[in-house]
Amino acid sequence: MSLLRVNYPCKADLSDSARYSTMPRGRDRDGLRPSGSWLLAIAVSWCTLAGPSNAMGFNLIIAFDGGLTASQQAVFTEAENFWSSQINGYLPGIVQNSVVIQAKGMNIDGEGMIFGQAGPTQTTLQGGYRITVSGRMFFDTADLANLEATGRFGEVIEHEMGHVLGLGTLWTSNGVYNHGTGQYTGAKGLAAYRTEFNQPTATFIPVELGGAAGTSNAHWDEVDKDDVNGGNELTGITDPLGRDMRHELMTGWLNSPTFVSRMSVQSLGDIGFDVVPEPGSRALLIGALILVWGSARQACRSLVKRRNDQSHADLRDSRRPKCC
Ligand SMILES: [Ca+2]
Ligand SMILES: [Ca+2]
Ligand SMILES: [Ca+2]
Ligand SMILES: [Ca+2]
Ligand SMILES: [Zn+2]
Repeated sequence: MSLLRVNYPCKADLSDSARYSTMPRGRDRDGLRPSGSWLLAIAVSWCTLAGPSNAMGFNLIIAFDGGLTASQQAVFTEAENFWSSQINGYLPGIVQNSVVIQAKGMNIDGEGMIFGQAGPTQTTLQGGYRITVSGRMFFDTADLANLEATGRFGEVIEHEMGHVLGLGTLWTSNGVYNHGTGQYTGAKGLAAYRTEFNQPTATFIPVELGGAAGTSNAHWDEVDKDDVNGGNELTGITDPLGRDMRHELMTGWLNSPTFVSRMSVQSLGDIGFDVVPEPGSRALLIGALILVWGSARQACRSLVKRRNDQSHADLRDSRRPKCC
């Protein structure tokens, strides 16, 4: 069982950089990533575009278990709706179609210190992927009001739900990260990182190695307080809207306002999910398909022309191949 602890090291950090902390799972790699040619990739992606590759879809279910007000429950539902909007289902070979998250407010250790515990509580190995079956998100009632008052509750819930789905918690068991390396190598997440953050030659996504156990090895990297420069400054790695990586939702410290990168969403595709395609890759894919179709059509016409050139009689009998 993996529990995630949300630590706010001191009250002052609430205004700027609350720290997310998750307990690492440390499982061995237990699945092999499928690989294939570029054409096969196009075919698979086209199937994805044509419809969810898993007809069973995906249902994120929040099971409220007390201790949360109606407005707090509504925030969970918002986060549920967000992640659900990014996930079509699971990759082929996975028959799972839901994740159940037990959510509750409870007394943990009073105001400050530990904010809550979140993470997968049950996982299963399907189709070569380690995926979450159920998880939990428990929060300290002593801290909930403060979280709400500072307007951070929604971001914290969204962040923790990402962990329950496997972001940072199931990387190692899915073979996309080796503990201590600081290098995430999942192909889909990495591809998104290269384009979204203008890192075309990157061979990995930097993973956080600073912070306490649980913060390190479980979040995207940012310049943190443990850095020699004093930390807490911008990374200089920005998306097309100029948003710095420091503000990405799945980094180890909370810096409002946060944003969810395509990188985070696409990286779910490295750990078993069928996610909504990137707008950029979709356009590229359609372009590639038009190119392939155009070439096939041209070849077809050449074939017909060759046949027609053979004799006038053939012209009457020749039938255009279906591909034209
Ligand atoms: Ca749902
Ligand atoms: Ca507490
Ligand atoms: Ca760092
Ligand atoms: Ca951050
Ligand atoms: Zn976290």
